[in-house]
Order: sequence, then structure tokens, then C-alpha cells
Amino acid sequence: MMPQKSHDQQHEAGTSVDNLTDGFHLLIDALKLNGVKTIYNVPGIPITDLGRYAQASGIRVLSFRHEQNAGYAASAAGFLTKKPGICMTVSAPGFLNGLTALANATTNCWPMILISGSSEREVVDLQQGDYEEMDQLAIAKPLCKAAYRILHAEDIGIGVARAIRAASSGRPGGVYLDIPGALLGQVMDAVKGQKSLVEVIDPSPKQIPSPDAVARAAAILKEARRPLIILGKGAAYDQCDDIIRTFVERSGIPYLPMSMAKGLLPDDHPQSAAAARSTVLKDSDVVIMVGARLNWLLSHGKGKQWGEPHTKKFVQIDIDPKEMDSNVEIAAPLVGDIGSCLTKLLDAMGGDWEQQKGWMETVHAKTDANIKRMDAQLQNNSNPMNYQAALGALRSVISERRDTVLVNEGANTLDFARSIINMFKPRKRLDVGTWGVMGIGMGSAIAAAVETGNPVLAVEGDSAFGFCGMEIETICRYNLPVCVVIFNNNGIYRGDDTNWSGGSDPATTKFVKDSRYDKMMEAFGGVGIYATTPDELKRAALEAIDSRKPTLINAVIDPAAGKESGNIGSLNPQSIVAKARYPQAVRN
Ligand code: ADP
Ligand code: TZD
Ligand code: MG
Repeated sequence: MMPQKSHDQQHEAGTSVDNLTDGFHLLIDALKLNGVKTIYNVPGIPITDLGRYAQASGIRVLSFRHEQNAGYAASAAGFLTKKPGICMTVSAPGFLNGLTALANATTNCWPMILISGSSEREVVDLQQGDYEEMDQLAIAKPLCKAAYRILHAEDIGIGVARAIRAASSGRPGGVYLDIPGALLGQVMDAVKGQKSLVEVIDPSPKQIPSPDAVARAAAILKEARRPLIILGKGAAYDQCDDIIRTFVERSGIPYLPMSMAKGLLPDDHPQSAAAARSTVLKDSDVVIMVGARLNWLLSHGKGKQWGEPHTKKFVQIDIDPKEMDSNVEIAAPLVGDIGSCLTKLLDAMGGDWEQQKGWMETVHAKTDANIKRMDAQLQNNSNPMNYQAALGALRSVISERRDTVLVNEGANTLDFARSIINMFKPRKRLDVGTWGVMGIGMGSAIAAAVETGNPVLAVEGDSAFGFCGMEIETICRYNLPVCVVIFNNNGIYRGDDTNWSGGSDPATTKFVKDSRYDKMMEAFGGVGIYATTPDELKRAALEAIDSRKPTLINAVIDPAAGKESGNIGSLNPQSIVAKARYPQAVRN
């Protein structure tokens, strides 16, 4: 508080401020010194001017309609660029709105920094009821990788450096940086201030695996007869695309890409086992995990899906040693960054790759049959469209415009799109991630457009879109090349559920029938399209991508086409009592 007073006094006395700097400028200079080019923000006390000054200083500041979406944008930027994405919010409610995205970034192992203004420490700590009062640091701590507060202008350089290091190094994650409003107004000598800034050298240092660990993994691979590689989003994040491709191709091993690892190698690569997933999970004898966790998305590495009982061995490459043995025994833990681990492993293997004769042929036989079956399903002209018909159209759009970033959320809209739409380049797919969270769509789309400059196709369930839909105004305001396609089936999972009480309220999973989301886009000056056939959908999406005009296509989908919870209906709790009372509860 003191320095602010002296600044005011100096100003009043007409003293020159040329030799002074303040918290606002030190924070902006610290971010710029560390290469921050974009801030995803919602203005308000005490950070409104911070956003203005940042914009004035040449940083691109994108203002959102809700902090959660700004946060998802920052986290997606972190994944795409391998540098922490920055989200800026006001105190208490704005901070809490951003916190979901920060926790999601941490869960996804993506680097992000949430910078929130906070109110007067003295008042907060005595709980005297300040404007938007909240002990934000304490609340953020358990939900992110690290949380810091800066109290003095001369500590801004160190505070920002710690936030960047914590977010980027080792397993990346979300970091909270608490900025009491009073800090921004603090004044100090400009030269001293400049000297206090810290440029973070090597924020995510390479981590070289130990030679013993490499030898152990190589010994297991040399014995493998039916090996399988699983590529996860950690592999996509590491930006060592050439090494990954070399490892896969030189080894000749079939691989499965997790959803955001799709495109590290093109999905039509002859070694892709995506269409033979159940076969390779069940029958493989050695599994090499590359930046992927054995969590629920891989049924924890256990059970029927994995062909248990079995004698499978797991080799796991991960930057976080704690990840090893989290779900099953890891025979060869390889701790380090993906690029270094794969390079060392390639060296250790030399030309010694040998698989059981016929393993790859088995995989091919399965993939060929499954791909043929799926292709047939995509060629349909059902009216209204089902998921396969609509996604068949979008699959050819992505195939014809391979630089497009695909954003994808929903239940059926996600599960069908993940398997139907092939990706051809790394880091071109952003989706609901480890939590399966709805609402990432518009934030991810905005970040993808801003960070890559490429067009974006956001394929959204109508429910998923509802969590973030107001940001189409943001898309129009910044004139971003984003084409949103809403899979409008009138509801969550399906649009034909009934109210089991027989009453007049709609079913809990239903929305207004035949809503015209395309008209929302027109309200903001964007292009709105109503599409009922695959041809219309394809034409409109190509037009949007090529014109780079903000576009929203309302794709009419059969309300009866979806399944409860998409592919993960089995995760819904069930009870024999409930089933006896509600015969409707027995489905799928
Ligand atoms: P997916 O959902 O695609 O299966 P996960 O998010 O479960 O992927 O796993 C990503 C893993 O990648 C995490 O365990 C994380 O620690 C790891 N990881 C992240 N960055 C790196 C890196 N640069 N090098 C090695 N491992 C990394
Ligand atoms: N809230 C949040 C933040 N995340 C969630 N995952 C959910 C709620 C629960 N949920 C799902 O898991 S999918 C989904 C919800 C609400 C929406 C599915 O409906 P949709 O997609 O319209 O987006 P489909 O095509 O109709 O299945
Ligand atoms: Mg829906």
C-alpha cells in the first residue's frame, strides 16, 4: 500500500515518473521477457487496466465472455505450443470460473498459468468483507500443480519465473498466480525493476533416462513377439514428431493412438491398429506406453479387454516417475522426456527388432475388415442424418483440408467422431481430455485459431456447445477462422427421452426441439447454415474453411440415433431396485 501512496503524492507534486515503473508494467514486461504473446482474459476490477496495458504493449489480449472458456483456451494453447497458456481473471467469482479450467489443465498434464487479481490481503485475512473477497491462494492450491502469490513489485520477476517453471517442467500442469490489486499500483525505480525480471532459461529441461532403465526396456522388447505401442497426448505434447515416427516405423510395431495422439502418424498409416483395438489389446505380449496413462481410458490396463489372465509386460515411457505402477506392474519404467527415451531406446535396439511372423498380418486382417465395415456405414443417406452419415461428410472435409484443427466434444458426437474422422498431422485434434469435460469446445477452437493461424472445425454435441456457446460472439469479434458444427439431436445423448413421471415437463436430457443454433451465429454477424444432408454439410464446412469466415452449421441429427452416454454407458451406476421400479432404465 505504501508505495502506491508515494506514487500518488509524487504525481500530485508534479514529480516526473520517467524513472519509475509499477506492478502493471513489471508483470507485463516479465511475461513478454518470457515469450508470452497472448493472454486469454475477462476484464474487471482489479485487472481491467492490466489487460489494456498488455494490449498496448503488443501482447494479443483476447477477451472472453466467461472465464472458464478463457481458461480452456489458455490450456489448449499450452498443449499446442508447449509453453504455459495464460488466463487472466478478476477475483473470487472470476477466479473460481477460471479454476475449473486450471484443474482440467493439470489433469491433462498441460502447462497453464491462471493469473487472478485478488482483493486487499489485510481485509481478506481478517475476513472483513472486501469486494469479491476470497482466500484464492488457499482454494487454488489443492487443484493445481503449484500456487504462488506476489506481494511486492520487486518480486514480480521471480514470481512469474517460478510460475513458468512449475507449469512447464517435469509433468506439465496448471499454476495459480495470485496478484493482489495493490501490487499492480506499487511503484519502484525503473532500472531496479528491469533488473529484477527473470528470463527463464530452459523451462522444460530434457530428462535423459538412465542407461540401466534403457537396457531393461530393450531386453524386454527383444523378447517381444506380439508387441504394441500406445501413443498418448504426452507424446503429442513433446513435439518430437520425427523421433516418434522413426521409432514406430523402424520397429515395425503396430500402434494405437489415444485420441489426441491421432495424427502423430497419419491415421491411414499401415501400422495403425486403431481399427483392430480389441485384438491388439488382448493379444499383445509387450505393450510400450508412450506418454499415455493406464487410466480409465485404457480400462486401467486390466480385465477382459486386456485379455486377462495374461503374461503381458508393460514398458512405460513417462516424464513422471510416480506414474509407474499406478494401475499395473510396469516391467520396464523409462523415466524421461519422450524424445530422449525413444532416441536411447532406438540406439539400444540397433536393428534387433523381431516380431512373431504373422502378428502384423493378424492386425491387418482385422483392420481391413473393420475399415470396410465402417466405410459402408458412412455411405448412407438416412434422413434425418445419423452420426455416421454426418461424420462421413466431415471425415472427407478433414481429409481434403489436412491443416485444419479439429475440436471435438459431446458424447455420441465425440465417440463416433474420434473413430470416424482420420487425422493426418500432429496436434490437430483437441477434445474433452482425461476428464471427459463438456465445454472445452469454443475455448479450444479460439486458442487453436489464434495459436496456429489454421482454420478450425469444431464438431460439437448440442449439449456440449451449450456450456460455452456464448463465445461464438468472441469468435465473430476477433473474426477467427472457426467453423462450428452442432450435432443437433435435441438433447443429451438422444432427443427422444420421456419424462418418466408422465408429467408435462420435458425429460431431463431433452432440449427445445429443432432449435436453430445457426441463427445465433447470424446475430453476431457470422455465417449461419442449416444442414440436413451430408452433401450440404460437407459443402458448407469446406466453404467455411476456405473463406475463413466465422461460421456455425446446425446439422440436424436423428434424435433416436445416439446411445446413452455414447461408448461409456457401462460407467453409469445401476441398481436392481431402480431397474425394477423403472423398466425404462434397462437400455443399450
Ligand atoms: P492420453 O489421455 O492420451 O492417454 P495421458 O494424459 O493419460 O494421455 O498421459 C500423458 C502422459 O504423458 C502423462 O503421464 C505425462 O506425465 C506424460 N508426459 C507429458 N509430457 C511429457 C514429456 N515431455 N515427456 C514424457 N512424458 C510426458
Ligand atoms: N458436465 C460437464 C462439465 N462434463 C460432463 N462430461 C457432463 C456434464 C456430463 N455429460 C457427458 O459426459 S456428455 C454430455 C454431458 C452433459 C452431453 C452429451 O450430449 P451432446 O452429445 O449433445 O453434447 P450427443 O451427441 O447428444 O451424445
Ligand atoms: Mg446432443
